[in-house]
Amino acid sequence: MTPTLAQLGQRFWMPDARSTYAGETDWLFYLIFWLSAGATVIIISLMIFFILRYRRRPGHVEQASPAHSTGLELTWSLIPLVAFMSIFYVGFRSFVNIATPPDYAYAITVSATKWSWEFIYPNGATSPELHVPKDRPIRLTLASTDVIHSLFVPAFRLKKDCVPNRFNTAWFQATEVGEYELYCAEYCGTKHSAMRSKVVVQEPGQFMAWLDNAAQGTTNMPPVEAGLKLFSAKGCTQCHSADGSANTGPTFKNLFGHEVMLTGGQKIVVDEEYIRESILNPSAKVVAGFENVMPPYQGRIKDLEITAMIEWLKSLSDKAPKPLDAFPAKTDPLPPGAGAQPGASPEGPNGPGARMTYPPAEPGAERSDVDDSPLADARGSLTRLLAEWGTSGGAE
Ligand code: HEC
Ligand SMILES: [Cu+2]
Repeated sequence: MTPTLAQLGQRFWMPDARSTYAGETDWLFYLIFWLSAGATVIIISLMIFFILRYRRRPGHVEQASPAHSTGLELTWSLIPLVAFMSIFYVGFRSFVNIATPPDYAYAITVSATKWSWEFIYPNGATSPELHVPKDRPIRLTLASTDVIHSLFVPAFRLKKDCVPNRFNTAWFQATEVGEYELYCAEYCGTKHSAMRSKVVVQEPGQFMAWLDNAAQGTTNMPPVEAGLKLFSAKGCTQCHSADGSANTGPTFKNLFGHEVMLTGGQKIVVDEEYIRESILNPSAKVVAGFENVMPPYQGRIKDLEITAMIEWLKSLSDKAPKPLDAFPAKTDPLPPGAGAQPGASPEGPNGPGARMTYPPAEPGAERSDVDDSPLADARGSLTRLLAEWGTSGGAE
């Protein structure tokens, strides 16, 4: 797995450069590297030479040291001055370039959470991997929902911190189709080393197709399948297993319908509401024997996605009712044009904008997700986007 030094060849320090500014960064790195290496060799060899040449020994007559040499002093001042000014010139030019995204760059938001990445696209699509079109500048707005993380893509020579309560900006333009490593470069707790993902650089056409599909989310899949997909897409795999094996969090196998012990000794039978609460606000009920480290998903997961997770959890348990074959709205199709009713959407009850009606909303809960505005008539991605924002409370 680990390549040998010879295989690495050119790539001893870094993988092959795959962004527009990576070449310049490398060039400057090697300039500084070779200047330093050269200076080290010259200084150490002169030192060794002088130590031998002028060492005290019988018969050797001490000479007086020269007090001053204008020529020599100018030489050792001017040569480093030129070297340092060139480093400054190249470095400053690159710095300005890297710090200023082009106006027409495509904007993607990065949300870092212990210990996963979420990339959010202008059309509302989200993905745990960063998909980008080739040869197009991409502007990243980086944020963190908990502690400081750092987005690092070695092949692009791109590294930028994700800091809670502020936004950072970075940009890059990928030059070649392929998959590149992406990881967190700021120690952020137990699973820091597992906080990795990848950048998928695609031809623009392929990227658009991917984006359209990603915007559909999981709403057009059967719930159990959607739940399985969300299990990894939402980063739950970092801490939970589906096969009974132990991890930072309890396994999902045989969870639904079984009894769990909470810290404090209280026992509770796992049902829909308990799972919903465990996802949105994990610290409300902490399972005995586990630490309260699960990040709250409030505002980062839609009701429909929670339903999908619940149905999938049912499919993993021997004590659960049979999971639904379809999202509940599908079993009760509304006549076309019933857009004003709760639960309906302009794209039909099963459309991407379909409303969550299950598990039932708490009585008196504000139905902010009922979209009866004039925009409800508009078709396509705008509707979808607004609808998705509606159900997630617009917290993103
Ligand atoms: C950083 C680690 C981490 C991540 C990521 C995480 N969890 Fe958890 N989860 C835990 C831990 C630890 C517990 C047990 C302590 C507690 O109840 O808060 C837990 C508890 C739960 C429980 C209650 C389990 C039980 O046995 O009663 C559910 C349900 C759950 N998580 C679902 C999820 C889902 C769904 C996701 C992804 C959307 C997720 N978790 C992501 C760490 C995590
Ligand atoms: Cu991190």
